[in-house]
Order: sequence, then structure tokens, then C-alpha cells
Amino acid sequence: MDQLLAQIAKYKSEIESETVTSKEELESFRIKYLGTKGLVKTIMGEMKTVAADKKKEAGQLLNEFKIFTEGFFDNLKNGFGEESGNGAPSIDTSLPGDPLPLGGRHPISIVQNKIISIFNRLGFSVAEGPEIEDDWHNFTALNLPENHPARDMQDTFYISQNPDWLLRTHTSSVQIREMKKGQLPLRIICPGRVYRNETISARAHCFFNQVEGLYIAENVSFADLKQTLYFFVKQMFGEKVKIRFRPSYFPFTEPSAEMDISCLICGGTGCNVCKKTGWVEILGCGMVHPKVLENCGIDSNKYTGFAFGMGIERITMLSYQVKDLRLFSENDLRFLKQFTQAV
Ligand code: 2NL
Repeated sequence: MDQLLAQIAKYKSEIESETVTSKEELESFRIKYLGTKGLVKTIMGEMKTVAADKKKEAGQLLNEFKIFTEGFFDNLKNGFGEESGNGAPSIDTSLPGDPLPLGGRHPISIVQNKIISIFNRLGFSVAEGPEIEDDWHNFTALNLPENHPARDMQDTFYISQNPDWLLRTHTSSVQIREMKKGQLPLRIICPGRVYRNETISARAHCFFNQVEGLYIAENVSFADLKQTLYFFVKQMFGEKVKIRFRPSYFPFTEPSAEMDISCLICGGTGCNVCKKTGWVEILGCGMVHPKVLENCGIDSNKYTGFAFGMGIERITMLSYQVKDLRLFSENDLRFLKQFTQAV
């Protein structure tokens, strides 16, 4: 039995080293291994020398060997190409291959990476945190009063297991975690997915992506905030884009502002995208509220800071003139293939 096994192994490696380059050689291979006096038939004859109780096992082995040899012959035949008849392989190895389908970056990732790289150049580093948050990091620390509508079940997804847990509604919660670490000055941006209980439409989704930024040091002023955002807009949308700030309100900043840029579509003359105003809102910002600093253990007499937040979907829609935000999460290749930047 062992002898038979060794023999089969030896023949297998012999067969594996066989090549054919002509019809004649192919036929010689067939005769040598698969013919009526060929090796497969001969070795089958060994069956009579095998003890009765080993016959079943030996039969299986020999049969496998036969299938292997026939398979090898078929491969030689296919690769060599019988029909060409002139000894040359029938496949044309000089033909260009089929291109492999290559993936590309998602438009949200392209824009997110661009935003990150602009702020990296200003000394901001990326910070990340959990998508499941507790009430304190997402709301309380940010000076959102107990009865604020954002805390309502209507607006926020709560985790049924624990009423204190929720899906973060902004990445400010990551900034709270960074401030609590107590290492100042702090200069970070926090990109990531956030969740809000919205009815899905062309302009709203229950999850979307945000980049928030935070700079805390001594003597940080509103002028620093404006200059930082000026630089960002010029890098992101080009030198010609104009900027304006409008006073606004957020519980976590004081003073607060919203920033508009001149409409990228019409250049400011008025179109549907800017609702004929010539301006589109791109972010909210302000000086970090002293209460927020104190909530994180930072001395608000010594330190000041600015913060801002923007929706990546919105920036992407403006950059590429995408009219329906649902396209970003439907994975329709007809849409995604239009963003050609390779991975
Ligand atoms: C918007 C407005 C904003 C912030 C986000 C922030 C974070 C901390 C402290 C203070 Cl930890 N502020 N973030 C500030 C102002 C506006 O986002 O409309 N985002 C889409």
C-alpha cells in the first residue's frame, strides 16, 4: 500500500513536469499515460497485488490518479490548442488584457480628506471618538439646557438599553472628550458620522458627516476664527470666492455666527442654488462659551477658543453640484463612478 502511494506521488510529479508544444507531443503524452498500454492502465493492474482489506482504499487512490492525469491532459490540450494545427498556441498572448475594475473614493471621502489636509496645514490634527455617546458629552457639557428641543426623542436617536445613551448628533462630543484630557493648547478637527432623527429627503438624512474644529489657547480671538475660515474657504473653493459672517445663536458659543460664501454656481448674480440671494451658508461658528470650557475643567479666565462645524454633504453638494443628498448613501455605481479620483 505504502509502495503504491509512493509510486503515485512519483508519477504525479513526473506528469506535472510534462509540457507539449506540438500535436505530436500531445498524442505521445496521451499514449504514454492514457493509452491502452499507458501508465494509468498499468498501475491499475497493481490492484491485484493489494491485500483484500486495502482494496477499497487503493481503488480510490488509483481512481483519483486517473482523474488527475485526464485533467492534466485536458489542460495541455486546451492550452496548446489542437485546432490551430500549426504547433502554435491558439491563445494570442500579445492581446492586451481585460482591465481590472478599479474602485474609487466616495465623494464624501474625497471632500473630507481635502478639508482635513487644509486644516492640517494650519496645525490642526484629527481627533476621533465614539458614535454612541452619553447625554453629558453630547448635550450637557455643551451648555444645552435640560429642555432644549435637540434633546427630544423627535430629534435624537436614544439607545433603548440605557436612557443615558444616544447616537451623537454632532462631533462636538469628541471635542469635549479632548478638552477633558486637559492638554492645552488644543488645535483639532473632528470629522465623522452623526445621527439625527429626520425624515429622509433630498436635503436631509438621518445620518450625515460633519467636520468640527476647535482651537483653544491663550488670547484666541474672533479675528483668529475669521482668518482661519478665510484660509479654509480660499483653499477649498478658490481665491475668487467671497465670504460673509452673519450673527447667529448656538448654546455652546458666544458670540456665534454663520458663514456664507458667494454662490459657486452663479458667482453671486442669483440662481436656484442660492435662492436668488447670491450667497450660500456653509458653516456655523463662534467663540467657545465660557461655561463649556469650565464644564471641561478649563480656566475660562486664562484660556479662550473658537469652534466651528460644517456638514460634509453640504460642501460636497456645492463642490460637485449634487442636487439630492440621498445619492451619497445609496451606493449607485452610476453616481459613484463620476468621481474618478483613484483610491
Ligand atoms: C453647524 C454649527 C457649530 C460648534 C459647532 C463647538 C464645539 C465645542 C464647543 C463649542 Cl466642543 N462649539 N462646535 C460651534 C459653533 C457651530 O456647528 O451648523 N454645524 C453644521
